[in-house]
Amino acid sequence: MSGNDLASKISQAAGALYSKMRYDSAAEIYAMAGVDTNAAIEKLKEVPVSLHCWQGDDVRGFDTDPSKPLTGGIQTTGNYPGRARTPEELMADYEKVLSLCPGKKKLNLHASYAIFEEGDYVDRDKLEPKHFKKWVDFAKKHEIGLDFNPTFFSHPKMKNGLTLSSPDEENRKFWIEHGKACVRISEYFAKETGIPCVMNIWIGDGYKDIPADRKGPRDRYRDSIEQIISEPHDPKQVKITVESKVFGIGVESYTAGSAEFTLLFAATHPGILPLMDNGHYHPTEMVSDKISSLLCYFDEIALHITRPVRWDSDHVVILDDETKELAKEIVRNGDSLNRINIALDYFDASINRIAAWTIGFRSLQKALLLALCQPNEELKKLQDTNQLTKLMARQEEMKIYPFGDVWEEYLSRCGAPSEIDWFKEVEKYEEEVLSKRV
Ligand code: RNT
Ligand code: ZN
Repeated sequence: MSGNDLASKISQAAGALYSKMRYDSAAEIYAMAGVDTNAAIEKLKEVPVSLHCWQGDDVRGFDTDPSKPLTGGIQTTGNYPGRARTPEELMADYEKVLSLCPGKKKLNLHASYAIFEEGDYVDRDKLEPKHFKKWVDFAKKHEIGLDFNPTFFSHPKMKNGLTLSSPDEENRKFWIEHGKACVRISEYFAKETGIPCVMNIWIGDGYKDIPADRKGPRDRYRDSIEQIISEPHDPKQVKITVESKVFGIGVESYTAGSAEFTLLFAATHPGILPLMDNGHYHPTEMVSDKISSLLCYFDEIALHITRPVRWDSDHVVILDDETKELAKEIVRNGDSLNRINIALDYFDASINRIAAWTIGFRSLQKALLLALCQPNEELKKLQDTNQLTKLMARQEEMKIYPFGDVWEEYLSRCGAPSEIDWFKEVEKYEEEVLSKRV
């Protein structure tokens, strides 16, 4: 062993010892506050978070001309070099992100990410499981589950911006067939991976200006979803969710799939789950305050966690107040962790996409661990016994506990790079891989 190797071994061992001392001390401090950090870490390891594929290529997909603009009221901004242009590049990038993130993952795919062999192209209404076989192989290789989304946007058959609510029956039929094909593909995902698949329905259908008929599109949307969910499936294996939205770019005045519409649809159709995306409400409305209401009525619900900046901008998730509050609501309420299907949904094309993906995933993991490291039972008791002054004091006290050391211990137990190391790997990947994509 050379002198340099020996020096690096010694410094690594010293580093590990130092981290252990820091964790032991943090665990002791938390224990005095009634928190078992070890239990928190072990619990979080088992919580699946669905990581979307679409951060890697600015939501372009592979089934239509990728130079076409993103439609359906959503938009990516920025032109950072290195976007994944092929399935191989997207998988390689996704794999890099997996290696940088702790915790249990699921891969969230859109139908537009179908992979066609030479001469194998079909339109969205004719998609089959075989067009996703490579993704199934990818999921199996990484031992992760798959979630799915029919893609009701960025496609020439969106007529006047409408899909499932279209008054053109032939057009609407095309999109219903797409939805049904996606139910079959979701069932295939669940069978192949042995893990249930969440299939989310979201449409951007709506109007820029004041419509004359608000009910017609909603009646048609309702009928369309009913036809889609009539496709035979096992609701335990394919969990169908409906996502609401308040407005989109170019559809500012009216969206068919409003909050009331989707929530009531889910409430009146057994087995259908509501999905809340925290970018899809008025800026002062907080999804963290809505989760518990849903849990009063639904066995299971689903979330898209994002970061709206003034509007549904889909900024990268960071460890901000609302993300922390969402995480608290996810881990509290008894068994809610098992009843909430957690997914991420953001897309930023203005910064390194591997970093964007990773920061979002790691931030949510931090928020969840932080939430698990609160004396939740005690805080609830303070509320129930009306000790509200003490409740505020205790909550503020918990904010300055040595969470960073618990987080580092979690990273190390998951084999994920430490907070001070992961970004170096992104820089290296950018230099060796992304910068060569011209
Ligand atoms: C759009 C919705 C939807 C999409 C993805 C790509 O506002 O949030 O979930 O972001 O399906
Ligand atoms: Zn969403």
